[in-house]
Amino acid sequence: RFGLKKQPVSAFIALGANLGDAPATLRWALGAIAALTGTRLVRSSSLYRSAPIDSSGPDYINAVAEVATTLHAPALLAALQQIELAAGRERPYRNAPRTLDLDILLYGDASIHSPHLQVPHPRMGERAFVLVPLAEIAPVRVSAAQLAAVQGQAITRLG
Ligand code: A4P
Ligand code: MG
Repeated sequence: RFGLKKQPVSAFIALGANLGDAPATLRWALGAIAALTGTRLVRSSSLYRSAPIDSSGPDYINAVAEVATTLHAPALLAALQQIELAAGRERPYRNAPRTLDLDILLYGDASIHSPHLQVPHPRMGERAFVLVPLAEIAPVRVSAAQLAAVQGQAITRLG
């Protein structure tokens, strides 16, 4: 629908879930991401558990994955939203508990400011549940100062 890029781009995707069997959903989602057209799963972080931030319900399970993809950013977002839907995602209200949330954190070095897509993800720097798994797989992408700024947010690595 959007065509494919010639050279793959390195993109980082945040995975989160706090309804249902969240660890199983995240593992399933990693497989679904790896199966996307023109997309290779480069690496994925451990799973982490943390309390909801600006949200409600049970603890979240989070992870971050790096892909190499020839999908353009809007096509990658559309594909991730298809995976969310397949996992039973409903959107009753903003920041509602969810079976699966897939956010694009980084797409190469791109800055994207469209109504439907902002990259880098505007809230990633405030969130241990993003920065800690991102630092696990891509330490150069996260500064010590960023990690220090979120050290008050408890997060547990599950392995
Ligand atoms: N959108 C814009 N930019 C992006 C992007 N870079 N990646 C738009 C993905 N989507 C992006 O998202 C709403 C709209 O954001 C999309 O239609 C897309 O066009 P959504 O997933 O439908 O709604 P949401 O999840 O309520 O909003 P969002 O922005 O994903 O929420 P946040 O701010 O990411 O917060 N606490 C813990 N411990 N762990 C979590 O994972 N997650 C949230 C969600 C809150 N608290 C959490 C966690
Ligand atoms: Mg989202």
